Amino acid sequence: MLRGPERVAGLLRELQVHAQRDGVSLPVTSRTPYVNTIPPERQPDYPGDRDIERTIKSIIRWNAMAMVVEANSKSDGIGGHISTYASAATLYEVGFNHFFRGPNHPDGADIVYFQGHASPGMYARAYVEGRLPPAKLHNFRREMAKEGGLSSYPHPWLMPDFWQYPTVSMGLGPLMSIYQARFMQYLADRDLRPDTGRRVWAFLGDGEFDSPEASGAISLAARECLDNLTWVLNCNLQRLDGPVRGNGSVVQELEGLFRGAGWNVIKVLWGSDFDELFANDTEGVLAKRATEVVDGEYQKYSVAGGAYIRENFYGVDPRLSAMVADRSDDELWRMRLGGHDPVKVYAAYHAAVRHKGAPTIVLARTIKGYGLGEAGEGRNITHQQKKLNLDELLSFRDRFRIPLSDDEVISAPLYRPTPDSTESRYVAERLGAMGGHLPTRAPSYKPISPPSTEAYEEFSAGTGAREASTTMVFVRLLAKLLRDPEIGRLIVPIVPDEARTFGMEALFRQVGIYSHVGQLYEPVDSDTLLYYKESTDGQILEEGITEAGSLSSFIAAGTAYATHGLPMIPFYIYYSMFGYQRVGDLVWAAADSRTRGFMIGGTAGRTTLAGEGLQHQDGHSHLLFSAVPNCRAYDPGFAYEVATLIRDGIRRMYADGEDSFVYLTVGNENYAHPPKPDEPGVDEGILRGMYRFRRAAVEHPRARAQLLGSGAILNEAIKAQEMLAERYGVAADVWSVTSYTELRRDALDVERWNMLHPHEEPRVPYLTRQLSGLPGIVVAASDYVKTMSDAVAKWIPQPLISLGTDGFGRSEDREALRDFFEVDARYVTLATLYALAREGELDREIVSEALEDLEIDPAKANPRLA
Ligand SMILES: Cc1ncc(C[n+]2csc(CCOP(=O)(O)OP(=O)(O)O)c2C)c(N)n1
Ligand SMILES: [Mg+2]
Repeated sequence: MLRGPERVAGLLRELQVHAQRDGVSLPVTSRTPYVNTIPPERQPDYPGDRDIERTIKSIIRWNAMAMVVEANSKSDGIGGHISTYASAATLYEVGFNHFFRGPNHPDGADIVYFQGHASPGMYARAYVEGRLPPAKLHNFRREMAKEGGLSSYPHPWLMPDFWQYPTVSMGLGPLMSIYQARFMQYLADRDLRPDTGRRVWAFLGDGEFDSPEASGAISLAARECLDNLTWVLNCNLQRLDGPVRGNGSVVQELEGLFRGAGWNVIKVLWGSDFDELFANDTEGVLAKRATEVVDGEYQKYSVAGGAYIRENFYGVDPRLSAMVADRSDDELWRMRLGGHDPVKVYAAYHAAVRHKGAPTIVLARTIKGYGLGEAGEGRNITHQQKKLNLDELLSFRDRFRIPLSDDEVISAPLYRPTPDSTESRYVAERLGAMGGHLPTRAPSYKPISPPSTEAYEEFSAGTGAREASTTMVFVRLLAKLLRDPEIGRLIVPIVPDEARTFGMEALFRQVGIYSHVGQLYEPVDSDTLLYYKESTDGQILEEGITEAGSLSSFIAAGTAYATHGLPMIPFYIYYSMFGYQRVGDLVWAAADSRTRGFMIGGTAGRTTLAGEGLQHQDGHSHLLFSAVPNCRAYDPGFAYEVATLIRDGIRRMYADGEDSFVYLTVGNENYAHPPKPDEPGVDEGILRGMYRFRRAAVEHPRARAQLLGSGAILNEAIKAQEMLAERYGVAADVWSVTSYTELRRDALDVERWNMLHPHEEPRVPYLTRQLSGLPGIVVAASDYVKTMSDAVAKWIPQPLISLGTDGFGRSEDREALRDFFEVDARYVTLATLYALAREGELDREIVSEALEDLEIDPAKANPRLA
């Protein structure tokens, strides 16, 4: 029979059942009193040497402060943060010394998401570890310095050997860490990487929880039983401007939220200095008082001094006053909070890593700017504090007993104990025991050998008379790649509840939908061939309706080459409109993280997605992706283009190891796909952004033109070529432009090179080379905003007219939409005739005639703002 606390809990649970049956409505109990979750008698012994650890921590505190002060004295306004790390130092140090497994640990490294604004503390530790030279710290926030500098925040793009994941955009760290922990479980369930007890840690701010992204996936973490995930929430009760919940309690609010979601919540509120008081609190008055005080008041206690605390906190009840009668005001003020007490923090982590079946959040009470004293401790200005005057530096030195003389302190120098000091030896010993330095980013994986070209061959032949959409082509290719003996198992298809939209249901059966628990029910469609198959080794990540979560999975899978030693190949397919514009900040984080993989924007094109209207029809995701430096964005129109782009992407990213990713739009319009033109340079053209698809065939033309078409609108350009030839005697070549972004990048690079090499033979952009010497004018038409083609206008030798889909979408069929947005074959024809007339190559009359012929009403609404 159970005894003690377990028995009490069991009895209460039984009582609850009885009470509910008899109609007694019980109060909601997701919040517990404002006391520590772990009582002193359950605390394990502290395994480290606390004195040495405290000295090391003080030195790290000093250096973290000094590097920010130095940076701002050299360059006023360069920024940086002192107070975030000051409040979190103990939370990190206990982790580094006793919990985080480093890259050389026999069971593999933990993944730690460091709070972005605490980065000076991480650099300071790396310096004390002897890993970063002083020159780097002197150049904090000066990345262009000759000796190299340090990034403001965690940025793997800028420090690829150091940082693993960017966190500084608040809310993204927590979200990404959940999907990372889930992805680790996925790899283990699919037998790709055994579960060796590696963990994901995320260090977060309490203000960060104002972001919906921060708490948006917590129910998933509980549902998926992610006991490999630990969140450490630094509850210093402050954000940038002031208190997080001045009139409430952020700890209590979050406890309720997380317990309700099924998390294990550990509150670390009071340090050991309070143990005796709580032990004597037999009537619960202290617990009650602690629970009723609001955060704004708690914040005041950290600055107002012991007399204020005695009067305002304890003074409300004579029994409380009596409890602290024998403590001086100074003692009352100095009593440490839980998050500053290594014993309490250790106990919390110790419990967290042993908790089974659910993730844990540690809610640790701290003081923002701890140790800054008058310079900012607990004050509303503290977040922005970047400079300390001499008195403040001296008192910081005294408080943390840094062995620097008064004279030395003036310049806030870095301080590192000598290599043979007790501290350095202790640091080295702990590093050895824990498996080395963190953070460390050290990709190590076996590059793949790309699938043979056979897999792609059928797409070069075209579809004959059979009609298909580029989405169908993509899905067919994906199904083939999934069967590839070498790379098939590395592929991670990710969908946010749109698989049927994209015709991917056959994959449900082929590779299964991943579920940690398998399938505990008989699916309603089990008698059909393509039933909804969930399984433990399922390959598809069916994320449900969360583009942010899906992108977080994309990042976890697309960085597995660096964090899990596996070159996983994510294909994330989604509604293109709900991509960048929904979760652009995560796309940026993916790029920074050096994520590799394919983002497939489905149902793409403002006029190609019929019926769905204004919020669904995407005509600008290419514009948005064009600003992501390491993303190659393509708008293919034909099957062989899709195949070439995917083949090349796999080779670049997974065989050659390029840190880039691909954005590909695919549409749902069905049409026949032609065979790949049998001309040299087509593959190169597809990849570089354009190639000639079909030359004009008009004898004795009246004029000549070049038509550029992209994606689904390529077919309109082809139809226009015929119209121009048959009705107007104009000979137009048709070019497929797969990527204006790539054409522009090439041209910009060439222009830059020419500017920097004035004495060398000037280079010519690829685009210019393709079109130079050709007669006539250029008309460019795509299903995206006109900016796409306008952005390359200056490198096109001929006059250019851009047709595109600027404006709000409409619920209509494709024909009406293309008429409305003026991108159909009629408009391509009209624009060509107009441009030729403008250049004096045709008579202006022909334009008026065409308007009539093509039934275009000059008074029609302007789609740009209709
Ligand atoms: C999405 C986003 N918005 C705004 C900021 C600017 N910002 C940086 S830190 C900060 C306050 C952080 O408060 P909290 O999360 O409580 O962290 P701590 O108190 O530990 O510094 C803000 C608003 C940001 N980094 N990201
Ligand atoms: Mg805070």
